[in-house]
Amino acid sequence: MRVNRISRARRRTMVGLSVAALTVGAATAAGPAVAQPKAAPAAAADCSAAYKIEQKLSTGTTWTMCWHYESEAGLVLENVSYQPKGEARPIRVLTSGKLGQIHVPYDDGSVEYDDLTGFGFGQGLMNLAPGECPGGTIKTVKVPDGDPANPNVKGLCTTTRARGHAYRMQGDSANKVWQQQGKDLLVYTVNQVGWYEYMTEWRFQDDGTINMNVGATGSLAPEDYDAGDGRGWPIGKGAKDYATSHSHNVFWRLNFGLDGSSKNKVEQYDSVVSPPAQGGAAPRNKTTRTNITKELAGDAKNMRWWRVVSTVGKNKDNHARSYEFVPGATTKYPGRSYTKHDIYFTQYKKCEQFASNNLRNCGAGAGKSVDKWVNGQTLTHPVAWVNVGFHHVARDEDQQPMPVHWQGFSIAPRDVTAMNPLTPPELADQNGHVEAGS
Ligand SMILES: [Cu+2]
Repeated sequence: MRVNRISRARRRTMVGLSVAALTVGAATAAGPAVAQPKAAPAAAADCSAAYKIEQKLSTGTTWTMCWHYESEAGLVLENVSYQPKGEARPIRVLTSGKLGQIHVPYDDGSVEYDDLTGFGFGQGLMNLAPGECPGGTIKTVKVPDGDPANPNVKGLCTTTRARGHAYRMQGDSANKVWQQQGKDLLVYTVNQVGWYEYMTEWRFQDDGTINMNVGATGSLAPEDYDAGDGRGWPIGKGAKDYATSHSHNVFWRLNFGLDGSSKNKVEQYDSVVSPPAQGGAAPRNKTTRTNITKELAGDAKNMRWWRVVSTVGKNKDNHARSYEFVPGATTKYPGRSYTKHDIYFTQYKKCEQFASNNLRNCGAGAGKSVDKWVNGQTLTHPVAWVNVGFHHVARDEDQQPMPVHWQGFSIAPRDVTAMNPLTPPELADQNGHVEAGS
């Protein structure tokens, strides 16, 4: 169990570090110690080659972005743009995207960690073995405030992966199968925090969808084994070693910049199903749109969804471009004010960087967590905070190593292109009402 011994020492170190970091954060309110996302997306369209990720997938779609690495948040992606075949220019999606916090409260109330701002997530960047980035490239990352003896970590993998069917169409009479195998660009890092190793994965599909996921692996923390309080699960022989249950509440912070503009609108959609009308054949469903014009703490609900809409760009069908949120499986943790909601839209403010235990000074009385920043401001430049929780009740299979457990969500294009971005040329005239034919 050598690995665990090293990790234990590391964890102790990090506890000390976190106190220091908090103090520094409070004292240097006027001048943040780490790089900030750029405020002007249109002007910051480019970056040097070392910090650029550009991938043309074999299906014709190109994703481009810049990356940098922050002391607390770790990997930050900026100026994320999507260019499917048939589009003359890259279409900006995000000004920046990064983790907004990993909050880990234990069921017994003994501890609660903010892994990003309180526990050295950024400094825990791990070197990747060549086999961990199959077919891809491992970039070297200079870790801010990292180990002075080893500041450079081969820690950022960019690669591609097959996704399976992107579509299939044959119909009744076609003598041809229209099918395409989808391809994704993957960008990921591994950060060690205590006994855990978190994978931060961004997956950019050739159909414009972006998937954000955090995978938890590594080891359960042995010092958290507690046989007595009834809040754990026995994971050794018999009923002696109980691993204390806990939650991993992961936040993502997405600063949208659709079509290169920060002026984006937010809409919420809700559907209400009612019984069949008299003499009707089936139940009816009515979907309504609510314009979210002020900051929002949103709760997921059956048949509810949100989208961010461009105010400057339309597709070739003259429909406003947008991206909609596609939730992933979540277990909402009601223990803290900031974990009580599934999504927050806040008006962009430079100092608002972390969903909890925010280290930046936003002024007197501004609060240190995202829920406090939802205070009625008009939304003209929305930042989305997505909270995805996992209640981790350990199981025998978690030893050893612990299998990766993924949690996350997606944003999917809605009317970004006028048709399926992967439509083959032969079907390009089938837009809108088409008669069923061969
Ligand atoms: Cu866990």
